[in-house]
This record gives sequence, C-alpha cells and structure tokens, in this order.
Amino acid sequence: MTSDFKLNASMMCADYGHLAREVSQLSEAGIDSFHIDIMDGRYVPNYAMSLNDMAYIAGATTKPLDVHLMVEHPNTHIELFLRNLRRGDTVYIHPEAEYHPSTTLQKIINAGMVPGIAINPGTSVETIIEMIRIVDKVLVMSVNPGNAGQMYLPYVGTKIDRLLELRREMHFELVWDGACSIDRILEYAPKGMDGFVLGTTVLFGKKRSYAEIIKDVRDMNKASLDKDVKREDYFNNQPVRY
Ligand code: S6P
Ligand code: MG
Repeated sequence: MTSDFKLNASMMCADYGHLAREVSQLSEAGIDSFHIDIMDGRYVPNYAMSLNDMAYIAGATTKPLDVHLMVEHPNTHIELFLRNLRRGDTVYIHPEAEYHPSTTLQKIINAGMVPGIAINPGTSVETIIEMIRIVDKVLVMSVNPGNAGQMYLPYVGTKIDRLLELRREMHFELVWDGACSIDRILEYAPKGMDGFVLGTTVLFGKKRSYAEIIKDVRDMNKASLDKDVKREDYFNNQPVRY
C-alpha cells in the first residue's frame, strides 16, 4: 500500500498582514503547492482572493499554484489569469459555471497550464464524466464552495470512493478540497487520494508552526501505514490533537 500525496495550502486562510512571510514559511515547511481561491460574488456568495494576490504569490514562490476559479463564465476573463501564471500551474474551473467548459479547458491547456475541474457536493459524477476525459486533475469539494471553515458534508464520501474507483480506468489526479482533517487524510491517502487542500481545519490559525503541522500529517500517515506502530499508540503520544 502506498500513500504519496500532495499538501496544498489554502491561501485565502493565510494572514494577509504578512503574506510574504506566510509564503516563505509554508514553502520551508514543505507545502507542495499554493491553493488560490478566486471568487466573484456571483458563482459563490463571497469574494476571496484577487488577481493581484495570485500574481504576487506566483512571483514569491517557485512552487506550483493551484488556482480554483469560483467565477461565472471563466472563459470571459481566463486570459487575465493565464498570463499571470507559470507553465505547469493548475487552473480548475467549475463546469456548471460555463456554457462550454471544454473550450475554456482547451485555453488552459494551450497556455501550458494543467487543466482541472472542481466538482461541487451536489454535482454527480455522471454529469462531468466527459470533462474528466480531458483534464489532468479533479478537485472534489466536500463543502459547498464559498467559504473556509465549513463543516464536512459526509454524503460526498460515496462520490469520492466512486471517483477513486474511476481512476482505475481513467487517468486523472484526485484532490480533496474542504474541511480536510487529519482523520480524513489518514483515511483517504491510503485509498489513493493524490492531494489535500489544507485550510483552517488543519493548518491555519493553530498554535503550532506550519513545519510542525506538516511534519505531523506526514508522520501520522506513515505511522498509520506502518504495521509495527498502532495508530492509537501514535495518537496517544501526541501532545496536540486536531
Ligand atoms: C472553499 C474553498 C476552499 C477553502 C478550504 C478551506 O470555497 O474552495 O479551498 O478555502 O476548504 O479549508 P477549511 O479547512 O477551512 O475548510
Ligand atoms: Mg478551493
């Protein structure tokens, strides 16, 4: 059993009074990529990060960006995003937000970015299966998009298991976004989940450093896979519970 997975920092949860420090501390702590939530106040009932925030972070790190566009008709302004990104950064769109999502995905591909789709809790796999054929990544939402700090919607678990099954026949990476806890990582990393977006549930606003938390996530996962270490024993010896 393997469980290699990427950890992405949800930058809408970062301290904007010290953005440069946040980016460098997360990089040094071993975060794999920066998750950038862009919201337009229409597709979702909130405004989050801006183009400027995204461009700043792109210039402040060599690590990849995962840009999650929660905007209506992303095709209209996709070039604004693409020209501020680097080759290899990921751009996720929500297929419901676009009349012709594959056209937008093609623009992302043509610009040298990694194309992805985000799937809302209420969206079924059947409605997006054709999109899955042309993207490299699927971002599965376990909360409704719009805010950090929401509760996990347990009915999404069935769909996640289904997507993990689908990966046996289709090639794509599966990334978890929303209320991602240590327990969910320990459950789904061994099942093959490729990445997790870490927000307020695990990473931000805690009394421990990013480096300690990220190390804990990886150590706990290793311990839970290690036949010689019982997961309960590992947890019992830890001073901090999440
Ligand atoms: C939600 C957004 C997410 C959140 C992330 C926050 O609309 O797409 O990326 O920022 O889920 O994590 P948490 O642990 O606060 O739910
Ligand atoms: Mg997101």
